[in-house]
Amino acid sequence: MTTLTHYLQSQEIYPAVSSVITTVTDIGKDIAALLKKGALADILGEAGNQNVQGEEQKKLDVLANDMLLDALAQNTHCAGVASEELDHATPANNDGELLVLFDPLDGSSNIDINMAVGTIFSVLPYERQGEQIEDTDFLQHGHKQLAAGYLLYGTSTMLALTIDSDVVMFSLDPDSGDYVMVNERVQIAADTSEYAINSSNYRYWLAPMQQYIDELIAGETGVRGRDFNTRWVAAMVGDVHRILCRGGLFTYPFDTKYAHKAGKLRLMYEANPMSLLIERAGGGATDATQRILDITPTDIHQRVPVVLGSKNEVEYVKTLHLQHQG
Ligand code: AFP
Repeated sequence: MTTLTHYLQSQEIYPAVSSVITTVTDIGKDIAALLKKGALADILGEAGNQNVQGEEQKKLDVLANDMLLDALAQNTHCAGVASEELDHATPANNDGELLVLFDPLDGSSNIDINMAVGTIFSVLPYERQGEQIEDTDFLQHGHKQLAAGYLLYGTSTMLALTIDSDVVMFSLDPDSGDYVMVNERVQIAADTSEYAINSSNYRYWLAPMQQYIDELIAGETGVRGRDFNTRWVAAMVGDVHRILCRGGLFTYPFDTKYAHKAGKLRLMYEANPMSLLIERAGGGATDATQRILDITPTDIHQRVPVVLGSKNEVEYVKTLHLQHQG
């Protein structure tokens, strides 16, 4: 039985990266415990304020954010933190070698209905060691990430993590408190018959995405020649976890619903970490045409359209979009 501690010790892992992963995953245990209490701990419902995204913050959004922030501030390897819940990056230890980004509680609209939520995290190098961090220090390409992963607080608490080349999966043993390895090298099948999209936005999608979904719905009666199934967790962590477990395609595409938003998902602490996991597991991750990990960031909260999962499906979506571009 390999635990996360053994795994981190056994790999040729940069000790600072190993340390911040331990900090984040230890707090993950505390968040999981809070979620287990749920309504009994007076932690559900709205916090009564909005985040930088203009979204109503849940009490647990704020709690999870503060728990991660406080713990990382004590980790000397962490120079600073960027979070979905904070307007700007927060300095930690100026001599730290690493930057940590996270969505503390992804899928928080699921909290009050006892559905899956998660924590998404990303680790970047800090290039100006010794100086106080600024937002611009975080604006690095996704392919620069030193580590990425998520914690999924579902029927069990699971951790998916990539540091070097592989994606490793662990399950939290509630008896021992250890994260126990359950898959040492996650791989995604190149083809799938399962997709995840919020279809209520159909009229806002671009024509190629409408065509793609129309073909999936037509199933064996259409050009794809086989039927497809759909799933939608409404928490990216849950949809990505399903894809890492059994393949599939997830997309929150470009839509014209809100002029100032390219899509709903955030590049730096949702799309980039999830794209690194998916690519390392043999899948693809684009904004419909370009590789997400190659996107040049311009703001720590910028949004990006996302198409990720089984490689051949992601490639087909790209083909349709390029055909429409003529
Ligand atoms: P919340 O954290 O506000 O619940 O949003 C979750 C999320 O960012 C992502 O995790 C989901 O895939 C997506 O939004 C769900 O969006 P819809 O609510 O529009 O389906």
